Amino acid sequence: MPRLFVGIDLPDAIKDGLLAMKEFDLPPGRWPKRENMHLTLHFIGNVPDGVADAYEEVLKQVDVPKFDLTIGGVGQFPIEDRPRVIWAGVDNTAGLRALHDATGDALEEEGFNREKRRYHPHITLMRYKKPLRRGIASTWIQEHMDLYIEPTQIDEFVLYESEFTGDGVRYTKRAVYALS
Ligand code: 3AM
Repeated sequence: MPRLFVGIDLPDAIKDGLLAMKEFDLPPGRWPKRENMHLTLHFIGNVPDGVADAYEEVLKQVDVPKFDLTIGGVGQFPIEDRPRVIWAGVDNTAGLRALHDATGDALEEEGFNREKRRYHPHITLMRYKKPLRRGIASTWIQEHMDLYIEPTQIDEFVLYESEFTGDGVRYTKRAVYALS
């Protein structure tokens, strides 16, 4: 069963800006490979081939204009507890919300159950199998609160398939959809 999610492949300018922070001292964890860096819109999970085909097809209906993505600030999940994920913040602008809503609506037509929690757009930078001790990342987070990458145009979104390989996770693009 393919494991799917809908997301945005980040433009080079954003990947460059985020990778430039990699040298700073966070405890070692898993930082995504350049080609894997993305913004998730909807996590779908494992679905039968027929459902994957239906999702791939219905996403063609999405008709949303291109928009600018702005990156700012960093943070952790869970927010109040021992972090498992360190992320870069993404401005939840009207353009991004329109794409998030339209892709969610399209998937729902084919039976997808949308995440009930409020969408908190973020780009995962570091992931820890074992949560860090409380406070261990707070200095890094405070030091990088002023992260800002200027608005960069997004002109497509992607239906990704994620596979676990001996060499870590690999994301392949099952389909790419142009924005209008
Ligand atoms: O884009 P990021 O890295 O934040 O954490 C997974 C990754 O998020 C998330 O989907 C993205 C692509 O794999 N993900 C994985 N399993 C998930 C789950 N069960 C999940 N999100 C929600 N529920």
